[in-house]
Formats: sequence, C-alpha cells, structure tokens
Amino acid sequence: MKLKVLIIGGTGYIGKRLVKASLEQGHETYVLQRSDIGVDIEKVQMLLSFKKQGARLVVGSINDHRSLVEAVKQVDVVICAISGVHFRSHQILLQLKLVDAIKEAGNIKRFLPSEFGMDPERMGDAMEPGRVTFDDKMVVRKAIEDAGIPFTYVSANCFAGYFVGGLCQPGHILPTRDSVVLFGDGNQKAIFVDEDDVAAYTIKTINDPHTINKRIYLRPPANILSQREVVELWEKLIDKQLHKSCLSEQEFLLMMKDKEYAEQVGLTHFYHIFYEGCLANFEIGDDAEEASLLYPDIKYTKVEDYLKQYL
Ligand code: NDP
Ligand code: GFR
Repeated sequence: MKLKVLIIGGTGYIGKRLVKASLEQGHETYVLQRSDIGVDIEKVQMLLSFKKQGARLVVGSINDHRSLVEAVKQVDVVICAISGVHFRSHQILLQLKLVDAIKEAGNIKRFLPSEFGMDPERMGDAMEPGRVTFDDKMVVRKAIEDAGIPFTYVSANCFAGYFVGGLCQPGHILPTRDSVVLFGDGNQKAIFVDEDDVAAYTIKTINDPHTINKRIYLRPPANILSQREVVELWEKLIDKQLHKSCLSEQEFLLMMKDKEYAEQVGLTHFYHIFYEGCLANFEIGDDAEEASLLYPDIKYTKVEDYLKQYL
C-alpha cells in the first residue's frame, strides 16, 4: 500500500537514503525543508534534487510547533533521522517537539524516531559519556508511548561507512594496508549494515502490520562478523596480511581517559560493541522482529562486497 511519508532530517547521512528509499518504494514522499536553513548550499541543492526526483518539500522548523503540525497533517507516516552527534545540545531531544506535533495532529499511523543504532533499551548500563545517546533516545521513546503514538524502533547496528570502512578502528573510515589494532582478541561478533540497506529495510517496515509498536533489528546473516573477520576479508581482497596488534580493555579505557568529551562518546560506543559484543550477544525475543527474515527480497550488501569500493 502506498503511503504519504514525511522525513525529518532528510538531508542527513541516513536521512537522504531514507528519502531515496521512500521514493524508490513508491511512497508519496515529503521532506522537511527547515525554514532556518540559511546559506547552506549543499542542503538546498540536495532538497532541490529530491524535488526533481518527485519528493514534496514542506517548509517548517522543529522549533515552530504550528509548522510541524501542518506538515504532519499532510502525511500518514513520519520518520525522523535527526543527528545524534551533538550530544551537548541533546539534539535527539528536539524530537519531543515533533512528538507534541504528532500528538496534536492525531492522524499519524506510524512514527519512527531517530534511532538506527544500538537498541537504547539494552544500553541501561552504558558507560559515560556515550550513555547520553541512549538516555536521550529512551526519553523520546517514553514520550511516544505516553502519547499513544504508533511506533517502530529501528536498531540498525553498525553503519558500514563508519565501521567497515575503517576496519572497526576509531578515527578511521578508510581501510589500512599496513597495520590494524584489534579490540582485545578481535573475536567479538558485531553486525554491519550498508546504509542503503538500513534505509530500504526501514521503509519496508512502515506499512507492515508485523512491525507496529515493535523493535526491528537489522541482522543480515552474512554481516554478523568479528573485527578479525572484517580484517581477514580485507586481507583477502588486497592479498596481503596486515600487521595486527591487540588493545586490551584496560589499555583502551586508559587511552580513552585523556580524550575530548565528544571523542569519548564515540569511543564508548566502540567499547560496548567490540569488547562487550552488545549487538550480537542476545536472542531477539517475541516482542521484536529481524528485518532480513521479514524482508528476504532485500538483496543486502555483504561486507565482503562493501569492502571492494576501497580497493
Ligand atoms: P546527521 O548528523 O547526518 O544529521 C541529520 C539531520 O539532523 C540533518 O540533516 C539535519 O536535518 C538535522 N539536524 C541537525 N541539527 C539540527 C537542528 N539543530 N535542528 C533541526 N534539525 C537538525 O545525522 P546521522 O544520519 O549521522 O544520524 C541519524 C541517526 O542515526 C542518529 O540517531 C544517530 O545516532 C544514528 N547513527 C547511527 C550510526 C550507526 O553506526 N549505527 C552511525 C551514525 C548515526 P535537515 O536535513 O533537515 O537539515
Ligand atoms: C552502532 O550503534 C551506534 C553507533 C549508535 O547507536 C549511535 C552512534 C553510533 C556511531 C557514532 C556515529 O556518530 O558509533 C560511533 C560514532 C561514529 C564514530 C566513528 C565516532 C568516533 C569515531 O572515531 C568513529 O570512527 C570511525
């Protein structure tokens, strides 16, 4: 069934892929054009290109309640892909204004808040300062559920661009041909998803009754890999062995101490993923779904193929 879909944060890293996937899957796609856009030429050019591809631009601002209510009234589904990196300003909490607008409009069949990572409900014991990401996302979830808004939460695991590109090394998004530092023995399983597949799976969920008021985990089976396995796939492609060193948990925590706050946030995410294995160390319960099982028609990109672009 074709829906009317509004994407907030549509010119962002995952947002632009959500716009593309929504158009590709045949939905009437609306993109918020923020009235306070200023002289951001890249953003304006991207919005104009969305329009050329058939999207409708809706002028509004997350800080202007009336404009949000008017925008939401035009659609069936709202997806938010607002940034998660500006922790100090708690950007994620701007979504509380969106929840208010959706509640007032009263017509929304499904709201997908900006998650697309680790399941914040499972990160209650996360380390400072990275826990801010999960605490803020849980505040938004509570507001959604208190307002009785139908939702789907997408836990996308690791975006391949951030994690596969750099062979799971913080500060790197291009693969080395020399040496690599492994987290511990490098054998903790993680899960990697091409961002285009994150978007395709996300759009598949919006009119699927199986996913209403559910968490959806993206676990494409070929991409449930350890850091060591990612490195080995790269070594095979370049036909060369990398020099490998192992960073113990203690050394990692010590190294993290003298880093800037913002860098520590990302580093703690790496810690939970690659020392604790938080993405793959649990079974998906009956109260959740797994996307690659729900949507086998999505031919997802395997990590071994994703890496070829870096040759
Ligand atoms: P971006 O940093 O690309 O920002 C997305 C959008 O946020 C921007 O395009 C902009 O919307 C909007 N935005 C930024 N500042 C403001 C503001 N002050 N007021 C209103 N809107 C604002 O986001 P990402 O795509 O990197 O992150 C989206 C989600 O994905 C987050 O929840 C993040 O935690 C998660 N994520 C997960 C990763 C993973 O590996 N699993 C990796 C990276 C992110 P507009 O387009 O309207 O200008
Ligand atoms: C996997 O789940 C998540 C991942 C999540 O729930 C929230 C955020 C992330 C990303 C962040 C995106 O901003 O994990 C780390 C961070 C990306 C990042 C990559 C941060 C610091 C780095 O040095 C880095 O190196 C590739």
